[in-house]
Amino acid sequence: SRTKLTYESRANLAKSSIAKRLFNLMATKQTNLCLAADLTKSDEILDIADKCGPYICLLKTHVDIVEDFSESFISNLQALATRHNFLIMEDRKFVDIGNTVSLQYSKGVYKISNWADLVTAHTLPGRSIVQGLKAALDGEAAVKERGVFLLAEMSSSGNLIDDKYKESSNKIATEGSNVDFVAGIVCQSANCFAFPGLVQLTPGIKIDESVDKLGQQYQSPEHAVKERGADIGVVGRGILQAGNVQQAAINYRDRLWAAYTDRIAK
Ligand code: BMP
Repeated sequence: SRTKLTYESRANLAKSSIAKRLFNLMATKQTNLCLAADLTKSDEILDIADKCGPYICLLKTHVDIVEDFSESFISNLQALATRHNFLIMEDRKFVDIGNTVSLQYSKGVYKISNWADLVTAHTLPGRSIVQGLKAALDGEAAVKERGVFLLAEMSSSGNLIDDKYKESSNKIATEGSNVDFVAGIVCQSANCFAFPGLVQLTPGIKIDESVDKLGQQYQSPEHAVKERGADIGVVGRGILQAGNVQQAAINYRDRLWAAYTDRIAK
């Protein structure tokens, strides 16, 4: 199964250029940690990106919660991504018809397609959501530098996703003209998809808590990677609310990476 393969070998199987790049980055930097930088001031995000940058493969933003958004925030974040060698994912969770997501992806205040290496999208609208995102990009070379992660499951309790939805999401990820643009799947379990060229991104990871007050459900880094098939573990408040965020990032990186090396060894 895909969970037994190394990230290097999966890079070779990936059909999306950015999934290849991400798998290789994880392997060389030896990290499968994604920081969810859910902070509302751009300076706070830049500060934590600088402190945690050396230990992450991916920094995930929710740009619509930033109160002082500016173009310099984006260029500073991109400079940190280059300096520390991580990719940027805007967790926009697009969910509309192709034409609308195409506009939301490339226009408006945020112009997400200009700067986010990766974005997320729900599969609820069907396969056209992937086509809509691709349509916002200017030509094949631009498509190669970008990618989408499709949501096939959520971590929140009582979410409406069932097995059939999960299966159909997997189909959308792997069918025909979508394969060069779909880099991975956001999900909670190893049976969400089989194709080893896709990256499994799993949010809802925390060492010392099992839930929050608003429906979030957490699992440990080890459980997420070894039992649930996570390739990248997403950690937000587990790091953001720690007394020493850098030490917390190192701790999550070490535990997620050790779980991966255990997983491929057995
Ligand atoms: P935290 O570790 O603080 O609970 O943050 C989790 C992050 O992952 C949030 O940015 C949230 O939007 C995202 N997320 C999630 O928690 N569950 C999902 O199913 C999908 C997500 O993108």
